Amino acid sequence: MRVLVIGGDGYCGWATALYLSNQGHDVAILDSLVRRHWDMELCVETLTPIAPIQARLQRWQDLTGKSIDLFVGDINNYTFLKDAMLKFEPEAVVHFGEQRSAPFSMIDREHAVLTQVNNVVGTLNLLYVIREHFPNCHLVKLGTMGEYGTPNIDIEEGYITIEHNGRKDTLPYPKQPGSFYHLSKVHDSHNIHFACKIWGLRATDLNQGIVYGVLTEETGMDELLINRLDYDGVFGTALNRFCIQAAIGHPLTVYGKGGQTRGLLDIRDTVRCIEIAVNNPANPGEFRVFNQFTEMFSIADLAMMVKKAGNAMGLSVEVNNLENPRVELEEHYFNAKNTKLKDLGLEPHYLSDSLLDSLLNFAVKYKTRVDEKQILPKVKWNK
Ligand code: NAD
Ligand code: USQ
Repeated sequence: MRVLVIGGDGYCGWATALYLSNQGHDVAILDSLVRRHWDMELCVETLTPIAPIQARLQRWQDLTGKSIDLFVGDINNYTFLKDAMLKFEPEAVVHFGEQRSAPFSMIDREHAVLTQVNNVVGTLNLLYVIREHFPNCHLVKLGTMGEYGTPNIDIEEGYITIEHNGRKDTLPYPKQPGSFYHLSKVHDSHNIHFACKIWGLRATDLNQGIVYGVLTEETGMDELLINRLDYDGVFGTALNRFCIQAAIGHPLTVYGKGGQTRGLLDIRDTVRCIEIAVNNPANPGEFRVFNQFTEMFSIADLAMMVKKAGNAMGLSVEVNNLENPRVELEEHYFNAKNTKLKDLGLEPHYLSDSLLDSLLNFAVKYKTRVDEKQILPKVKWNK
């Protein structure tokens, strides 16, 4: 299939583009490279030295004989997006190309506006190009589990059946997101749902949990294909951050008691989930929602697992309960469904000692690149 990967220079997008290419799909990457620019603005660098996108793609072709087309530009520029899509003629578009950090979106008004304009307008442009030129193209859009928030009832996959005053309906599951970033995903979901309903487009919204790990079969083939691994207080995410902190002897930064529970998945399952969605398109007019995670953990449990794995490797690992910079409950009920991707064939890589071991070793290998000043959280939700 001809698959356009928007955001293909990023963490999930790069691994996915190579994986789909390796599976025999005809892949193109579209990316504005703005994430590299945001890193520079924040004075942060990913743990791993990532090569320029052109060098990465050249290496992929040299190693495998497979070529991946590249379109460098911003999806907020409608003409650029339309021209790129007319040139590539995708049958499926996988859309990772958004500002994805909750802390970044909470820095100040400018960053909140940038996040919502970048994400919501970019997705809206994409919906219009699909409607005008590729009405049969399947949109596979990355959403987030954080769209649901932490309700005191089970979380369904996108929809919930409610009985009210003697009548019954199946409705979009209520959304209570926890940052302006997570809100941008909710706005996207509403726009995509509406476009499917009125124009008959086909879309799959993948409400992904927190991704961990760095190696996939493809990105591990060569140093030039290495994936990014963020550890800083803005773009770094819980488990990846904890492994890098353990590697350099920094106390693990658990916010509050660590009673927040989240769905998580290995990056090797991210790429497989996308493949499953691409190979099994939604029907015309259907707005399909899958919850894309494999296991649920509290943040305190993740920290304890990293401490145990670190200790087993001879690292001394402390856990530090910091004042929570976010506005979140200390503890909450969390039970989310995740059967739809498994029903379509996902066989999860569950979090194991060997994965933690390999991630810790990876972090130790690159630890001299860590800037310790970038670890503690600086963005507060209610300052
Ligand atoms: P990332 O920042 O590593 O990659 C995003 C890529 O999109 C970057 O290369 C960036 O340059 C590009 N991009 C951003 N805005 C763009 C625009 N307007 N036009 C063109 N390109 C643009 O992020 P990631 O971690 O790979 O996340 C990818 C997607 O998956 C995001 O939508 C994110 O919300 C979602 N997601 C990520 C995680 C996670 O743990 N990393 C979890 C759940 C959902
Ligand atoms: N947390 C800590 N210590 C840290 C970092 C985070 O205790 O050092 C806590 C946070 O307070 C929060 C939880 O861990 O309760 C998750 O935070 P995170 O930064 O790992 O993840 P989050 O901000 O939710 O965002 C990440 C990605 C985002 C994606 C989301 C999936 O950056 O793109 O949408 O995970 S989910 O969390 O399921 O919504």
